[in-house]
Amino acid sequence: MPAVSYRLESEVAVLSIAHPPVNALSLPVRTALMEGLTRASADAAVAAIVLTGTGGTFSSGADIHEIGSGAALTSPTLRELQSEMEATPKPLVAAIDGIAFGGGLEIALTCHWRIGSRSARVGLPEVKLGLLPGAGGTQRFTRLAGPAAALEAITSGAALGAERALELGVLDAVADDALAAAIDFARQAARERLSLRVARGLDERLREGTPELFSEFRRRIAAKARGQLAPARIIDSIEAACTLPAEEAFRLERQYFLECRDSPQRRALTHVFFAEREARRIPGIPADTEPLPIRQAAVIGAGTMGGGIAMSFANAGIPVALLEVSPEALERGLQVIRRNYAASVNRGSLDATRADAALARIHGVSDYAALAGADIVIEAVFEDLNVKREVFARLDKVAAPHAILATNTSTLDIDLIGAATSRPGQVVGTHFFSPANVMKLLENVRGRESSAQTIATVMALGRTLGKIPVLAGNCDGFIGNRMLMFYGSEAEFLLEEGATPEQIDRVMEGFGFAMGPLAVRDLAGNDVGFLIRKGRRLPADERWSPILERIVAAGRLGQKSGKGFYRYEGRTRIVDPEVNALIEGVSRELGIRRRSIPDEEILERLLHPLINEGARILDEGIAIRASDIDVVYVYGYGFPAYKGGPMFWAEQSGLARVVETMRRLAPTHGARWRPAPLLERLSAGNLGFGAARSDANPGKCG
Ligand code: 3H9
Repeated sequence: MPAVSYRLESEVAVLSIAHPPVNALSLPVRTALMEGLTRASADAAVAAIVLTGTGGTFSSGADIHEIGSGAALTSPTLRELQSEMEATPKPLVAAIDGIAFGGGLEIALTCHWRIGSRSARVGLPEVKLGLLPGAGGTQRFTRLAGPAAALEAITSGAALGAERALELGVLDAVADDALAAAIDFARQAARERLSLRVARGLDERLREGTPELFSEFRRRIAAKARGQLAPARIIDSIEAACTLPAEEAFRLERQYFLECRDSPQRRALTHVFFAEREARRIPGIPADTEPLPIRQAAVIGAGTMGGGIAMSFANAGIPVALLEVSPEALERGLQVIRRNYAASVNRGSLDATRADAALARIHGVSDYAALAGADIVIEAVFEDLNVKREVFARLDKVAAPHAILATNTSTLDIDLIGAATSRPGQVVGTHFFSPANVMKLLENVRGRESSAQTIATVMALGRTLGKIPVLAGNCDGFIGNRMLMFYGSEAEFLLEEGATPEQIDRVMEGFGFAMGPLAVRDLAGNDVGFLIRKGRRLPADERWSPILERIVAAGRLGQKSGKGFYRYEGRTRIVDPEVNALIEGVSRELGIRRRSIPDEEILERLLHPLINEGARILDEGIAIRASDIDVVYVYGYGFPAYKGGPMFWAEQSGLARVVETMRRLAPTHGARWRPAPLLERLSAGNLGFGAARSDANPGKCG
């Protein structure tokens, strides 16, 4: 199969990219496009050219595997291809069916006109890979849609639907059959000798790029884009389009692209892109295992988690029964859901019709018998093993025989829960993150008995719900929370030794977390954190801090009580001398001489123990691969994606440093702080986590 097919339809040459799975613009595609273009330009029988893609995709953009390698620079490059397109005297029309992303859209923007199908989606998502659209995307998009729209679309990387793209002038028309419409229009353009619309030559909208527009936009995204290179360079590049001659602005875009391409942030984000996809592959579960179709779902428990999970199903178009035995509690839960949808409509993030449709898919029920029609039931009741086992025993009696029974536990033993049923093979963990209708991560947890189909189903379900699923094995805290225990404890040890809450939070927020660990504790509720801690039996030799207990005893439950590790005015945190006094009191009691702690030490002491535990998790097969742990932390715990996740970050900064920190901590902290044997092995051999890739089935606890 050629990478681009060529056919003539009465005077119109149709060049169709055919490069599965997503028509990425790899070298063979660029070569074949160049040949097709040259052939069509030279053939007197060709009056116009249409460029399109097969398989319901125009093109997903440059081949991400090639970026940063020689192949991307091998002729013909995208830019050479675009020069050829701009030089052709024949009308050139893009027919966009499905997606045109990144370099794919940049090629389309180089055509004289663009016609999209109704389901077309276009966008420049390069920022998500730490890049900017380096094939003229920042320049041509700005010339067509204006700088305000360009700033919004390119710094967010969001996809635009066909109607919105038409409104902005990125598409010239939308049709039921984009290809047929493009062929007709191309022929008409040739016949009527329409003047060719080259985006590079348009400058009318560039005047909208006032200095205020850019300064205001920089201010607006400062918090979100903090520490990141690509968004800053995208703005610079769009500003250049508005203020410099075209030639110079295109040159600058190229320069900024290369700067981003060669940055550690680009490498980290590319790692996350592939890690996310790799996480779907489960050794031992054949790729062709048929997931159970989920046509109806049910959720037990209408609290914050249960309500959010029900909304996730409803948003994905799946009807869901929401069970709460007490009618009052059910009504309270439904009320919160209604309020959440209303807030989304008010914010403009959801239109009222879709909100109503989603709401109509959620049916409140208070009788277990009403769960009989569900293909999957997700339990989201109080985090207590006995309560959950009772719920599962009861559920087992009413659920359809084929139904999967899932628990949203964040720490408890899936096998003990499964054993309360007659179908442990159909029992599995589906750990959602709060707010469940928003957070991207779905940490699925496999029990010893969970069947291949059960696992395949919850992995597929994650994608249906628009989430990023990762499979973990069964142990206390699974992947995410098990590692987090070390992070939380270490924050308190640092407080005892001389750090303050604001210093710790400042360091971690400076690293890229949206919130530092103590601000997060205040948000989640210190009483909740303390309850979880109390339920855990720590080894006798382990260092333990009384700080959290004292904070709770002082009535400082967090944001909900207006004070925790900080004092709150609304959501604004204010440093509270009372907290510092409380912490200093604990240091005195424990006989610890407080000292000034360097920021670097804070960073390493918080992250290295977390990574050390990650290495144990990997060694035990609880995580299939190190990159799965990265996905968990990026999408569930706010680890900055542009640092690639904890394991990637550790590898980049040197595993030996983690080992060193752990060797320093173990004597005072206890045996669990000893360096993980895997880390010691890898660091001694100067190896990365790739060498630890395990094909073990997760599910066995070490
Ligand atoms: C760019 O264009 C730079 C230019 O501005 C400048 C140059 C000078 N390349 O996600 P899926 C693979 S940067 C290579 O599971 P979906 C993907 O890894 C690029 N491979 O399917 C997966 O492989 P596998 C800007 C790619 O239907 C398979 O295709 N473009 C690429 O859920 C299926 O992908 C982007 O950032 C690629 N460009 O979603 C678009 N894209 O099966 C990134 C995908 O082995 N891609 N693959 O795991 C996407 O957003 C989604 O993949 C897409 C399909 C929406 C296309």
